[in-house]
Amino acid sequence: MKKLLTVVAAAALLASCMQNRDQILKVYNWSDYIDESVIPEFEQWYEEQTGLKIKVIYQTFDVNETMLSKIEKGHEDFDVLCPSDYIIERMLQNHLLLPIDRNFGETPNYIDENLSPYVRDRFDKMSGGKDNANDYAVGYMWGTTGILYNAKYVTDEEASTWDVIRNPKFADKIFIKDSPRDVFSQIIIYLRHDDVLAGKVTLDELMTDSSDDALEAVEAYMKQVRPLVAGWEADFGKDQMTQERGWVSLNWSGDAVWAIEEAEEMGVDLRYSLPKEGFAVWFDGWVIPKFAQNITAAKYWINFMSRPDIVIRNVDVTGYVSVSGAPEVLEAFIDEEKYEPIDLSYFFGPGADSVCVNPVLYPDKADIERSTQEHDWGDRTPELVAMWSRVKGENANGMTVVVVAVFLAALVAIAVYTRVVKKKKSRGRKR
Ligand code: N2P
Repeated sequence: MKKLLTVVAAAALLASCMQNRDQILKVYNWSDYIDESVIPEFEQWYEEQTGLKIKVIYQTFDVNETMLSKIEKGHEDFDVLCPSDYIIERMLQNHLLLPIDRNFGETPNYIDENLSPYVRDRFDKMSGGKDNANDYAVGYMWGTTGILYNAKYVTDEEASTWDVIRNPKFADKIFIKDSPRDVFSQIIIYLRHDDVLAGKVTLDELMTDSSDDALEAVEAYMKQVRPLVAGWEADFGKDQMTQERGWVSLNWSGDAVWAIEEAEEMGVDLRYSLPKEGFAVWFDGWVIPKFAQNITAAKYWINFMSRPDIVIRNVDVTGYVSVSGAPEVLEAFIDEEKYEPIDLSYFFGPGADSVCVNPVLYPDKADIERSTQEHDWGDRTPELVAMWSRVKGENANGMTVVVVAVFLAALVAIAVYTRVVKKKKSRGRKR
């Protein structure tokens, strides 16, 4: 799918050279994060609503930090991006975002009509300096970080703690999301669990603790995990799990929903747990960076992505859950035969306190109560990135040393052999 998107993006880029910039919308989103058929539909809808033609150039990223550096350092002219919460905070603090105007003329404003109060409140709590994140970002998807596991090999009890990733029983069957911030948050929650229980620190306080002590503790822990890890993944982990190459995966809820559904068809029993120690909830939102060149099309894109029928299609295809609190969205995901009732009143309002919805997609209120939210670390971010590369890098270095040593030994052997053969030949000629 990525290859196809790259070809489509390249073709669109070529076509764009022949078009005015105001007929182009450059979107930069996470990979596997949209029902691609909505893209041409947006182009058609935009023309119907505004009378203007538009061609979408759609590019994807796997890691927040890669996307950020293209904007922060490269000043690339994307019109609309989809960063995660802590990156939205950083972009706001660094004045990299434009406010999102909600004036759509005759077109309905789907953004404010449908946004769940829960998400509005979480965006209110983001620290964007003097600015409120709700004015500069519109939520797209949100979710949890948890443990996806194969019930044939891993018990529910084993998967009920983050420490399952350090269990030697699962050596070489463990996949970890290659997202330093998300891994850090869950592991510090695990490591400080006793302190949280004793009331010495709260989960929220842990999310802003970027001290050397915290970083060192997580680094030491992850270095114990590293020998057991089969892969650090941005989005291939879900396939590894459905094919049973992985048994345990520290992963996002959307990848888990996707994998569980795929696995079901193959008779594989995958499950998802939100560990008892607590976990971080994350939010990704659409923003318009200050280097954008088509602000009008960008705000219509965001509005279109908030339209309930488009929301339902994107959720269906990606497995991720939308920020939309629209009643028709809830309706679309109720399945009384398959799921037990859960309490989603915090998200959809008081009428939704007992609804039969997939709890991996929408966490039950009781789970949300032991969740927290990540925040930007400002100047301390490079320390986190450096820690993460030490955690992953030494593994690769060990392997690299072996590969290079074997390669060099082979070169020396070939050189010695060639010399011996040459000498023999020249001796033969002399005689
Ligand atoms: C899906 C990306 C999900 C982003 N490939 C989670 N923040």
